[in-house]
Amino acid sequence: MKETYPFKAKPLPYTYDSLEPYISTETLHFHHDKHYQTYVDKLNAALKDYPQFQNLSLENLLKNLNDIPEAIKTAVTNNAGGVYNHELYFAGMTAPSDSVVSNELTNEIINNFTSYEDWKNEMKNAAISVFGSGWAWLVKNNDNGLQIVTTKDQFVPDLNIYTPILLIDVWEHAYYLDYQNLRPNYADNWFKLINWEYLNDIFLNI
Ligand code: MN3
Repeated sequence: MKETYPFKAKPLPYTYDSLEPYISTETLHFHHDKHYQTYVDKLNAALKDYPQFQNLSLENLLKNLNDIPEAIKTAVTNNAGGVYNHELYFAGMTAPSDSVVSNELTNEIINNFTSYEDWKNEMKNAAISVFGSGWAWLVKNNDNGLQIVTTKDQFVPDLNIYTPILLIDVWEHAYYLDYQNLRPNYADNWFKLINWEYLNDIFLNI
């Protein structure tokens, strides 16, 4: 069942120290409890006086941004995106591991990008290339191929064309306490946190 207004922040699916040493307890508290929570609160505030949009799921809000009234379009775009992006980001991580699980998703990544290492380099380069705040994504396109895309701010790839599978948050709030300005080091370590089993379930259910 899809959630609708009023949206509620989802608790992390792990304890706050689970991603140590690569993402600190302190970063996760700020990121989840402050930043993500604020997107949830602002999305609810934007929709408060618009009951005709309160029965839409997050995905359907994002697929139908053109129908959202001008008065709340920017707020809904930014905050529905902020909620959607953070929920996938948090859910896509787990306790660190140096090994990569072999499953349907990782096999498909190898099919599309030649090797896991090639994919990793391309994904890292995409994460580094975002100027300012944004995201790097692995998505499935309408031709059933996997591709890497980037978005700025809290924009989401067009969900009418792309189905997101995983993403890395490259806003400074995601890494600054732990890495200061060293986004490449954060990106390198993020690969160790990818929850391949969970993401494989998403991939198989697309
Ligand atoms: Mn963030």
